[in-house]
Parts: sequence; structure tokens; C-alpha cells
Amino acid sequence: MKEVVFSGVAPSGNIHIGNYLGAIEQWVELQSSNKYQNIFCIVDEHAITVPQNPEKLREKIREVTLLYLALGIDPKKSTIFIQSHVSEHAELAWLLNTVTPLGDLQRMTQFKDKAKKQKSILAGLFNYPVLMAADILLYQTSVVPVGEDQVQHVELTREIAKKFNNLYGEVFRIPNVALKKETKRIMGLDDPTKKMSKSAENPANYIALLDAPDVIRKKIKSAVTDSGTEIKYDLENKPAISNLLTIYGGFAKKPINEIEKIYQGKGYAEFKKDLAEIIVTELAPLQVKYKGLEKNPRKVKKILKDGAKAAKKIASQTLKAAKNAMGL
Ligand code: ATP
Ligand code: LTN
Repeated sequence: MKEVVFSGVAPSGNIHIGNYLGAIEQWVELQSSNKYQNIFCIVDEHAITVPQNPEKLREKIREVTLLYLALGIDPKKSTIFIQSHVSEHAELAWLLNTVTPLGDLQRMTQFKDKAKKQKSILAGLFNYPVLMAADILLYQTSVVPVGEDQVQHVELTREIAKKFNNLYGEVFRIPNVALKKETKRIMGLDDPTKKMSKSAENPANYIALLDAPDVIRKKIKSAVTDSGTEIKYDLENKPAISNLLTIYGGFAKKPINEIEKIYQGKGYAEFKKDLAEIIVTELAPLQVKYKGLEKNPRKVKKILKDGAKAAKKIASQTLKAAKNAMGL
């Protein structure tokens, strides 16, 4: 039996280059290795932990599904499904809630950050990491490829699994996080001290994967820079240029010191102009594929139906084992 890779993105906001360079690019690489059983989920039940408009949510679920496919997640090699189609996720989350200490959830930095932005903090937002633990543990996952901001949640998942196994017997496999060293944390274009985020109020914070070429050029042109003129990676003194260098390296597949050499003696304007063209060129094939998939909703529906069926088969076994171990 192959080890399992599991990950997901919530269908909220606009999927951006940080999501791609930090998380989804790893998924495609792991898929290509042919070493794993790959399972990728559209985590719609995570999206509703903050208020959503139902029509917009439906549209976002479709968009994220098409983006997975357009980015190279291949339904022949990976299971692709929507979280709410497999009811075991919500059910296991409840069981895991009964072994999760309140204090552990109170420590979660994503909860603290997101709670600050809400008028009314919902219980679902607080319990979000428990649902994420259920997602991962249902598939006896070994590898969870995510960006750095999700490490704390994967660590909590490990703790929840260990606690459950200690109390009730070995039901869950303990998962490991997989990070992409160079691009695990892409920062906002408008503020290099905060991560690029799809729930950012200002669209100048991110480059969405579906942004038109002229929008990309404009956003890079207006991205904040640091004082001085040198194109140099220096996180402390030049956080903005360092972030742009990371993005450049991520898309051009070049080490940062090589990029620094290319731009020795050149200014920010030239560097930014080239960076914009690299992003435009790299995103072009994805955008073409996305448009093609939009014309084929039946095919996409079938992929999701097959995906949910395959996922449910595994998830139901784990849930049964968990319930049985607990005496339910
Ligand atoms: P939100 O701001 O609404 O929480 P997000 O932009 O953080 O959204 P998520 O859906 O939380 O996006 O993340 C999807 C995946 O992308 C996760 O694996 C996450 O770690 C990764 N990711 C998100 N933002 C970044 C970033 N700025 N740099 C690298 N990886 C990221
Ligand atoms: N919380 C993650 C999305 C997510 C996830 C998962 C990632 C939900 N369930 C399981 C990996 C494995 C986020 O990126 N905000």
C-alpha cells in the first residue's frame, strides 16, 4: 500500500501565487513522483467558518476545482473531491472534539488572527483545526503538503491523533508536514511583513492565479519596495525585495543568488518589469486550461463524483474504526 498525501484549499477568496508556490506546486510534484496515493480536497466546510454568500460559495467551489485541474492535479493519479460530499469529515471532527483540549485551540495563531477580523466569532472558526485534523486522519495520511502558516494545525493534528490512540487504541496514523523550503511563506505585495492572503481586503496584496496579464503587471509595478536601489536578498533590511526575489525564484526556477547576479547594477523598475513578465508567462498555460475546463462542466462533475466515492470508501473505514474504539 502506498503512503497517502492529503491536502486542501478552502474555496474562499481568490487563489493566489502564494497558495501555488507554497502548497499546490508541491502537490503536483508529489503526484509526479508516483510514490504516493494522492488525495486533494476542496474544503468547503472550512470556508463556512466565516460567513459566506451561498451563491458565491458555489461559484468558488467550482473555481477551486477547475484550478486544481488546470494546475496539473490529474484525476487519473489523484483523488479530487469536495469535503461536504463525504459526511465522514464532519462526523469524525465531532469525535475528535471530545479529545481536544480547549487550551490547544485557544493557542492557534490563525484563529487569533481571523477572530480579530470578525464582528461575531463563530464556534466553527474556533473548531476549524479539529475539522482539519479529521480531514487528514480519515485517510491515514503520511504527508501533508502545505504552506508554513498551516504547520501549527498539522502539529495539533498529530497531538490529537496521539491522544486518541493512547486513550482508545491505535486507530490513526501520525502525519508529517511537508514544506517547500524556499516558498513556504510568500508575503503580501502591499505589506511584506504580512503573508499574502486570499482574504486580504486590498487586491493589491496578492496576485490571483486568474488575474489578467495587465492586472499582474500593474500589481507588480505598484508592489512596495524598500529604501536603497540594490536587488539583494536581505530579509531584515529589505523584506519587500526579498519577497519579490522569492517569487521570481519560485517561478523562474532559479536560485536567488543567480537572480541577484543578473540584476547587479540594475534598478528596481527593470527587475519588477521582468518579474511581471515571468509571472504572466508562467500563468498563461494555466489560464488557457482553466478556460477549456469551464466549457466542460459534465466532465468536472464526473471527476468530483468519482472522487467523493473513492474518498468515502477510505473515510468510512477509518470512521468505523474510530467509533468502534470509542465504544459507540
Ligand atoms: P485566508 O487568508 O483566507 O486564510 P490563505 O491565502 O491563507 O487564505 P488558505 O486556503 O488558508 O489560503 O491556504 C491554502 C494553502 O496555501 C495552505 O497550504 C496554505 O499554507 C498555503 N498558503 C496560503 N498563503 C500562503 C502564502 N502566503 N505563502 C505560502 N503558502 C501559503
Ligand atoms: N486549513 C487549511 C486548509 C485545509 C487543509 C486540510 C490543508 C483544511 N483541511 C487538510 C491540509 C490538510 C488552510 O490552508 N487554511
